Amino acid sequence: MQTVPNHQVENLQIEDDRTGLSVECLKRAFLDNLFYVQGKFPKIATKNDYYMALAYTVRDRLLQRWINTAVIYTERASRTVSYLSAEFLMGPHLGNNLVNLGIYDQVKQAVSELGLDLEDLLEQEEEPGLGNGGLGRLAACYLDSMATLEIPSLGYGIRYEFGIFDQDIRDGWQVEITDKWLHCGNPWEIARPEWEVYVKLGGHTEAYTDEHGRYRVRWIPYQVVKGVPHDTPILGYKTNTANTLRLWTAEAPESFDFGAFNSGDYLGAVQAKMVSENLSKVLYPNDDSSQGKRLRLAQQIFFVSCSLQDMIRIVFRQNVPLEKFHEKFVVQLNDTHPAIAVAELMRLLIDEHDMGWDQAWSITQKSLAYTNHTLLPEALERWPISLFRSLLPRHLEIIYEINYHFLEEVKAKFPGDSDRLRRMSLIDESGEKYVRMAHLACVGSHSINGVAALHTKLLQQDVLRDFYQMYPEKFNNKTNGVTPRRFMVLSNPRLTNLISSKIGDSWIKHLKDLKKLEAFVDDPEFCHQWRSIKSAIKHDLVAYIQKQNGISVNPDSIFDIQAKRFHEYKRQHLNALHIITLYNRIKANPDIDITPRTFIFGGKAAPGYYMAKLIIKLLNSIADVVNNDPDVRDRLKVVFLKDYSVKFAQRVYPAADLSEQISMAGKEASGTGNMKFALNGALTIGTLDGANVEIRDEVGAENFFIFGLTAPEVYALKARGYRPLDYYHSNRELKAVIDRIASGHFSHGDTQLFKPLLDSLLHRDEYLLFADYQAYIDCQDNVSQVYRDRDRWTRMSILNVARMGKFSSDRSIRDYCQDIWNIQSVPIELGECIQAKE
Ligand code: 8GP
Repeated sequence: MQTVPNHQVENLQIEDDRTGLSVECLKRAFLDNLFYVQGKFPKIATKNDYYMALAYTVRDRLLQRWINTAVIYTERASRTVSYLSAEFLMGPHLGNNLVNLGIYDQVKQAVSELGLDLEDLLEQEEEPGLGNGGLGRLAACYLDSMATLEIPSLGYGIRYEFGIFDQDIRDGWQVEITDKWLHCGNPWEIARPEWEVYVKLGGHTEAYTDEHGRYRVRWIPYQVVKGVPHDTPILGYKTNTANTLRLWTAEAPESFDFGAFNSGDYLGAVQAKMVSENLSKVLYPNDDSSQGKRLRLAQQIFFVSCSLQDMIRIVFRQNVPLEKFHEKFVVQLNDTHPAIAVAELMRLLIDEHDMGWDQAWSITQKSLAYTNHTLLPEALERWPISLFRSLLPRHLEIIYEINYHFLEEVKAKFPGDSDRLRRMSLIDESGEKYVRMAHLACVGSHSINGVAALHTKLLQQDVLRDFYQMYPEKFNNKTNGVTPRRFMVLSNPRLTNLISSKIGDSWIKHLKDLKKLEAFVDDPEFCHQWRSIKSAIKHDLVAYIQKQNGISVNPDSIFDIQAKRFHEYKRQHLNALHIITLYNRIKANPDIDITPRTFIFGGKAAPGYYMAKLIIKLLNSIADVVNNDPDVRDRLKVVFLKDYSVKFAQRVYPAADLSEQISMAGKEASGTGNMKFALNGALTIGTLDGANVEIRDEVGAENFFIFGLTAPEVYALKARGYRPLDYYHSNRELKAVIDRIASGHFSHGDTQLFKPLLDSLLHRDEYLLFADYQAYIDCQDNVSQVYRDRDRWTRMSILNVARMGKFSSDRSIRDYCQDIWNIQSVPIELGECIQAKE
């Protein structure tokens, strides 16, 4: 669509009712939106109407920044980061925008003067759960940091109609319920149908000779799908920058086939529409596993092709020659889900824009960079060749050609090493043939990074070893980080205020400034305040648990929390073994002196992951018994909080005393929950895995509860031949725990229910729970001891927070900017032409 220059419109002055920040103005704007957008007046308005009216009021105040940002980026053709991710787990927008705009207090007052409660309205927002866990939430933290650091960036992904399922618990089992986040409308997005693009799928290719006599390939697709962008503004913290999250919905090019309808084929008339729309219908609810599904590959090419075509449109629009694509854009691939970008960018440049192979390849490699997020072999994506050929015939040809050139390079560097060629090929030919997406990403990118120091080292030594030997210069580490805006300022205002009252608020943008808190660690008054705040937050969670689960919890007990996706490698069941150990001690000696604990769990299991679901059932079954056993006398409580989400996480992190980060060493790439808990003053019990290693280095070993085998010890034990039964037979407490479960004590006498889990532990124990059991129990006993010395615990908590500066996502983004992206910040001034009248 053409844009129409219009000088009258350019001189438009926006009315201050849409930008003014006084309480009076906010109230007027709120009522105006209620009336004109929601079409309601207070007497008949629902809570959702009020939420929407407020959301529009806030969005109006964002738009000036958003438009200015776009104007300046366009005028200067600024170098831009494209962050390609199949997942963005944004969390609710309203509260975050209030914080970043710096108008939280005014808005709170304005709505309260209208007889409404801001917290209540914030609660109303359905969060866009467009991600599974760590990888999706990391993408969201990075968007926040890029905007805050004034880095021009675009997040590109899929606007799933149904995000991650809602979790209910029935009879202790997880039940999945469709997430209808768009049900009440989404006030934060603006559809941009004028920038729609088309994506081809299926069909076949044909060779032809063009008018210059060159060999060319034409792709005749079986199906074409339309992608329509929906834009959401991403505001930086107290800056004028508002970047864009651009999510694609799939539509049929023609939503209705009149030909079919007229010939009486009523179903056929809408069929194409249904088939196309399926592409952005639902998020795959898998975390750390890859399933070879045609629809998933179709989703990947869909959003990648839409995004790359959009970037090419922007390049042309800004009069940048296509040969300089890599100077305008750097494209970060968030894991391998967008790795098809390697072949798609080549295809666009060669087939659609007439570029030669060598130049296209040079641009592709210079533009793309790849982040790996997992060491689990089952999560490394590969696609059966037959599926790939039927959906992406042209891409397969391109991949074969890339592979040919690549293997020639390998041969030149490692002559005579045919086994290396087999291992490194983009095509796995050991049985059924597959395309290896991680290999494609490595070959097509100029940078390959892991997400914590240990993870990067293990990639180099193990998973991507051959690639490290081939291209050592491409490898680098970028330890993850989290945004302190959402995970402190918004979610923990009490601690935020206490900290700022002592050291000012510079830490919100420069997290290292938290270091200044160390000066107060011996100040009894400060320590007292610190403790009272934690206690008040715990009281709030107690009330929430009472309401949600009907369980009464002792607020003075240790709040011992494990909140994350359910997976065997994360070992929620090791935590369960500890709970039963304490329970057995009480049963053996009801008067035993035990430090009271509340064990809190939250997290979802992939719907098809039976063992993870059985672990959820086990925890709920333990809760039923332990919470109701009179011998326990409230010393232990077990709580499973259902439907873990970003909103929920914000409530839980601030209340934790102890953060459980107990994965088997060598499996958790980084973890980011570990950072959020510690930032909120929890102490960590953890293995030397992922970013735990770096957190311990920062906060000091004396302020961290470390236990268990290290990654090299794990490999060595497995190489020697691990026999879990030996541990079972030689450890009295461990045996009693396993026997207690096996006896049906937690399953109303049913000895079969948990048998699959017990069999897996006794005979395989892939994640070495038995090997780490004693070390974990000893460490937990130490935790209980230390907690009794409340002054010591408080001191440790303060030191943890004071030393978390490294783990801001701002630091991660600065590292990406310097080492990979080569990009500078572009400060935004609120320009004249659309400056609001004050
Ligand atoms: C996660 C890692 O498991 C976690 O350690 C890390 O902190 C996080 O990524 C961010 O880097 N990985 C995934 O979420 C993941 O691999 N998900 C894909 C299967 C969807």
